[in-house]
Amino acid sequence: MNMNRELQTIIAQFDFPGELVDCEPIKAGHINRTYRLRFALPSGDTRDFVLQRINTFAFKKPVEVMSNVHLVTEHLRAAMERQGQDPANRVLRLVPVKGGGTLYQDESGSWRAYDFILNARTVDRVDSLEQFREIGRAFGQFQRMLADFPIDALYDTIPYFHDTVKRMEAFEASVAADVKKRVHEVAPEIASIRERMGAMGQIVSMIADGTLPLRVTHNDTKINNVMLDNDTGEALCVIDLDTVMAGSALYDFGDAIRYGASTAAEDERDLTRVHLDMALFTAYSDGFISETAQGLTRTELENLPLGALVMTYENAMRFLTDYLDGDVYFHIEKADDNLARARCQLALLKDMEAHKPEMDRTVLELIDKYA
Ligand code: GN1
Ligand code: MG
Repeated sequence: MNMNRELQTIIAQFDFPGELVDCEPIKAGHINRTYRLRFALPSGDTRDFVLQRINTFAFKKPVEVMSNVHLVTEHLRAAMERQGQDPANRVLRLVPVKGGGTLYQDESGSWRAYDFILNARTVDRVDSLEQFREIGRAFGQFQRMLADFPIDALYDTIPYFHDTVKRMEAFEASVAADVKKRVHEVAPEIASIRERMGAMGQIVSMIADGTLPLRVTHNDTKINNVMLDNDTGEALCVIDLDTVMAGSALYDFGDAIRYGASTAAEDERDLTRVHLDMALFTAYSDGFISETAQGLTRTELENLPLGALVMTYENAMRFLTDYLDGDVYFHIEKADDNLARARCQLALLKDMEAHKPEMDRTVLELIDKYA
């Protein structure tokens, strides 16, 4: 077992059963640090857990993150029980800290633990249309089951997270500061971002003038945030709830399309390979709208494709901002990873712009199918 003393001390703070027999890092996401733990029980069985260090550079107030996660998971659990569904393995369950609560903090950081979701996996690229439809259904159901959640009980774990206009201001500040002297390398990318500032501020203004309502949203709906049953392929559990906040349904729909309906990875360097796959777009939209057609307003539903463009733009801008800042936010492996990600997202955005009328038509058809 490859584990240091620090980790042993942390593990000892949580109310795990049995004896620790295995601990291995899992590569998950750009933000948090994650381990899988295995415990041997007196019965001879083993039980697995996830231990995670919350990145407090991204999440400044881990206590508030854990409050949100706790309230949301309890709400989902109760909703499933009312529907006669067993929430075990379908809703994240936090492991209590021995001293109380669900968060352990010391000099090493802020830690929490979950039950491991059994016999399930995540995918970074979709295998089939049916799988992506299923993921759309899962995020749609997540949205639907939280429709009656008291939204004011949620903290903004990252203030202005999807406030695209605030992100534009941060981007301009980074261009002006140019701390790494990288601005001269990226003039075309900066121009692409600036050209679209008016159009891409639309969701923010529609929230501000009341055209779009605030909902409980996940805000990070990459396909790898849904656990899929190894045998049946069914979506079991939505994970990574740290950014659950008040937001627009367009964000959740849009970010899923950005990541999952692209023909290439998020950081593909060969831009000729980066396109929006309309069959994938249609499959996801079908799953998502099948769950949300009754609960979302007509305006929200009709504007879902705008969400895909805005989230792709926003991520391009965030990656480029981080490149200019010297890669302080997103984990990188190669020096130009954030630049590659930004370029890829801009290429995807351009293809989405070309397909916008087709996306709009598809969504209107699905509204008719399910409304
Ligand atoms: C981050 O943690 P992860 O990899 O699921 C980021 C998202 C970005 C995404 C891009 C808290 O998500 O907003 O869209 O990377 N999460 C946070 O891959 O900033
Ligand atoms: Mg994640």
